[in-house]
Amino acid sequence: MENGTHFRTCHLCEALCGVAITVKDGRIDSIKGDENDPLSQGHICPKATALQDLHEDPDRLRRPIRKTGDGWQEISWDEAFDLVANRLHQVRSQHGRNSIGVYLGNPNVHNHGSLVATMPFLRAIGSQNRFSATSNDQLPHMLTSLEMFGHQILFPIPDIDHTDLFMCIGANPMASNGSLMSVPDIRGRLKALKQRGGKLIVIDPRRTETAKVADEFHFIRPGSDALLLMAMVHTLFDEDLVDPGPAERLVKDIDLLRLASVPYTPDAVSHRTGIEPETIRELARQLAQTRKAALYSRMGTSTQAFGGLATWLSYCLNILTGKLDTVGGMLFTQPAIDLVTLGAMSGQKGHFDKRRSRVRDLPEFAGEYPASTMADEMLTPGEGQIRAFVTVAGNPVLSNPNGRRLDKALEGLDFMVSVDYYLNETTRHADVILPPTAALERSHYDLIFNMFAVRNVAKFSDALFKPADDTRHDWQILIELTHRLERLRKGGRLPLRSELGWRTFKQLGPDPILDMLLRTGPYGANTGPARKFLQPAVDLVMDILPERHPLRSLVRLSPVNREWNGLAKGLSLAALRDNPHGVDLGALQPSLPNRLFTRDGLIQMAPRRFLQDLGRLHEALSTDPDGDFRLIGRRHVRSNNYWMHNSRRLVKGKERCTLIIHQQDADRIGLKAGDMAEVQGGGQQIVLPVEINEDIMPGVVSIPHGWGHDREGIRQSVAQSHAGTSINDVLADDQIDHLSGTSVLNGQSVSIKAWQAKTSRQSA
Ligand SMILES: Nc1nc2c(c(=O)[nH]1)N[C@H]1C(S)=C(S)[C@@H](COP(=O)(O)OP(=O)(O)OC[C@H]3O[C@@H](n4cnc5c(=O)[nH]c(N)nc54)[C@H](O)[C@@H]3O)O[C@H]1N2
Ligand SMILES: Nc1nc2c(c(=O)[nH]1)N[C@H]1C(S)=C(S)[C@@H](COP(=O)(O)OP(=O)(O)OC[C@H]3O[C@@H](n4cnc5c(=O)[nH]c(N)nc54)[C@H](O)[C@@H]3O)O[C@H]1N2
Ligand code: SF4
Ligand SMILES: [Mo]
Repeated sequence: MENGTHFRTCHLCEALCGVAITVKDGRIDSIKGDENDPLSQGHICPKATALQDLHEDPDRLRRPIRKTGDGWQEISWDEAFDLVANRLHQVRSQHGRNSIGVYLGNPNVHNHGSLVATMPFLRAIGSQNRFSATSNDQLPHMLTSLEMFGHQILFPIPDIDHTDLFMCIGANPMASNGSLMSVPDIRGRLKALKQRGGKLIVIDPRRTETAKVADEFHFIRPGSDALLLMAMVHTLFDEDLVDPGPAERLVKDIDLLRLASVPYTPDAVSHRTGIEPETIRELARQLAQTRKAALYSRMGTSTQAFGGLATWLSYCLNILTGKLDTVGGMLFTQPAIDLVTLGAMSGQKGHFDKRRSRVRDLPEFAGEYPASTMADEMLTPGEGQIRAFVTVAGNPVLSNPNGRRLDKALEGLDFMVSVDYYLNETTRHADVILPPTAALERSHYDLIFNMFAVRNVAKFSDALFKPADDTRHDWQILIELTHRLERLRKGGRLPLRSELGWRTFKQLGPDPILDMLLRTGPYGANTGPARKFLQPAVDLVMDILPERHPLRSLVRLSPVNREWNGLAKGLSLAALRDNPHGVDLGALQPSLPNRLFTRDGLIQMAPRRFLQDLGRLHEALSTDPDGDFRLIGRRHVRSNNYWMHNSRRLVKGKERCTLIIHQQDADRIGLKAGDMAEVQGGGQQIVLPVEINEDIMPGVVSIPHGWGHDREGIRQSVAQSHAGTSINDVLADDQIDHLSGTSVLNGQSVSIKAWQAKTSRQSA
């Protein structure tokens, strides 16, 4: 780019902050918040400056490398593509299509090029052994949305700017900047909530950064949220506080939910949750009696033993108290590229348990098996065993429970390829690494997180820098591999039509697709005066067509969709280019019943799968907690999952990879500040420094995720000198939420003791 200031969206976390990047003499001179960004209005966090560090990082790979007997060797793109396509094809021909496993990591969803290219790529691979970060993250939300609203990515988002009560359970947005709630400047928004007389309540096993700015805070025993939430449901019925408001005529099976909640009195759950019965009742009353209120739950409630139930109950509580689809409550978004409607149109509303994984008999969700069973599928011989593996933008050796076992499993593969720009804990096992261009060398449109933002916005930015010579974008890598794999599958040649199709795609890239989706979307082309004549005709056709006719979705996805009549029009890529700070499409609005995708058009309050899981919850009600510690995770604002520790600016300062333990527990087992503790869990152990305070619930300990860069053979010099240890080395991979298949990343039991050699630190 020429010198000057470039505006774009930071793609690192879900918050969608607008950044203003100034370039001088071809280099980044400064990165600031973009005051004119309609969503973030100037806010950024310390990670934004790492955009520069990532861009300039000498450790970042620029060319394909291949593992040889004596280290890594750079090879040409053509050689690399040939090698990878041939090896994958070979494995598939020899052992069948399921012998190739694929893992897609989190950064894919921040990259519209990858998203567009992934579908054809997965089709070309053709394997059922697909995995992603979803099952270590938001899977319970997807399952709940699918079961209750009929669509896997139709999430209710807190209307945080208009609410008077924000009840936050199992989330720490002050550190994470929000999840399934793209919310730049949460601090400012919470301050505004208080200024208008509103209230923040936090429920968490740790007095987090968010808890510290709350008006009310309650410790909760890890993994017991479903009990708490069920007791709140119980209270609502018991005290006659149920009033679904505008959703009243849309809810189905409320009585089943009432019946299910009968045994869960606040008194019965108090012992397990650690929350007083009267406090539980009061929480339910506050939610019911505050007109504009939102109950929001995230990672802490979804990645635990009852993740599915807890997430379902948190949605139910919002509905029972009339918060769903109301301003100041929980609202569905109306993004400019409406993947919800598009997905429904193309048969992608989602599915669950259509088939089961080979080794552990775990259910698929949307075509993926739980990531916690990846190693089983690699290590267990038999037909369908994974022998070749592809990772795209993921670091499962660190991000998946029982990382050491996965290390071992990856070592035993016949072939592995990683699309990634770092040689890290996972990609070190690859035979070939294909590095994409850096983020600032590609255009950006947030397809996913605009769907979850607290305001409807749209923004597009062209690449800031021209890609370095002889580099490839993620989408180019995936499409090239797809093309070659398809050719090999067809014996070397494709029919002319497909050949032309692939070539056109390679020529155009993903941006023209964005343009088309914007133009045909809710804020797309203006039909102008023609609308007057067109609309009655369309309405008539819609009246006549059967409910499930495919033409209906086509109309739904066109500018003549009546539901979209009131929206601003004229969005296209060109329009977004003319508005480099982004376009404000307005506050979230009620949208029911139109936005529902269930067969009967109703909200399913008591889906069978959830009811069936209640037996397990009931057992938990009567089981006494054991004496072990419960391990939970934590996030820090200067870190992002497993890949940002190579930025010196982000890792500097006090050691952050510590075990937080309550004073009382530390005294009991003889730990002092600065000591090293040995943590044992999942049959393994790690050693790390302790941090003692009273911000954590007694009986609970916390270790942040993201660390563990002390493994051999990685090339991330800064991260290696701030290695830390990996929490996932002491989390078992056979502990899952049995309803959804999500990994239990919070609440596993561990034992702690002082580590003997207190001077040196290492992984035990
Ligand atoms: N114990 C525990 N485990 C957890 C969590 C937890 O809280 N506790 N959190 C879970 C959650 S929420 C998530 S989302 C997962 C994340 O788990 P993963 O998705 O597996 O890990 P990331 O760190 O997001 O992956 C980053 C990888 O992508 C590469 N990368 C970055 N940008 C790009 C790009 O543009 N293109 C390509 N090709 N590669 C890129 C990086 O180099 C790095 O290798 O971890 C989960 N695991
Ligand atoms: N700085 C930073 N920001 C990030 C990320 C990051 O790694 N660093 N990762 C991004 C990603 S991929 C995601 S998915 C989001 C996640 O965003 P959040 O959902 O906000 O995730 P956390 O900050 O881990 O907050 C989870 C909270 O749950 C609590 N908790 C643990 N167990 C339980 C329990 O059993 N019950 C209850 N009620 N609470 C419990 C933890 O103490 C913690 O405070 O953050 C995103 N943003
Ligand atoms: S909160 Fe930080 S990392 Fe997240 S989008 Fe904003 S600037 Fe980027
Ligand atoms: Mo995540």
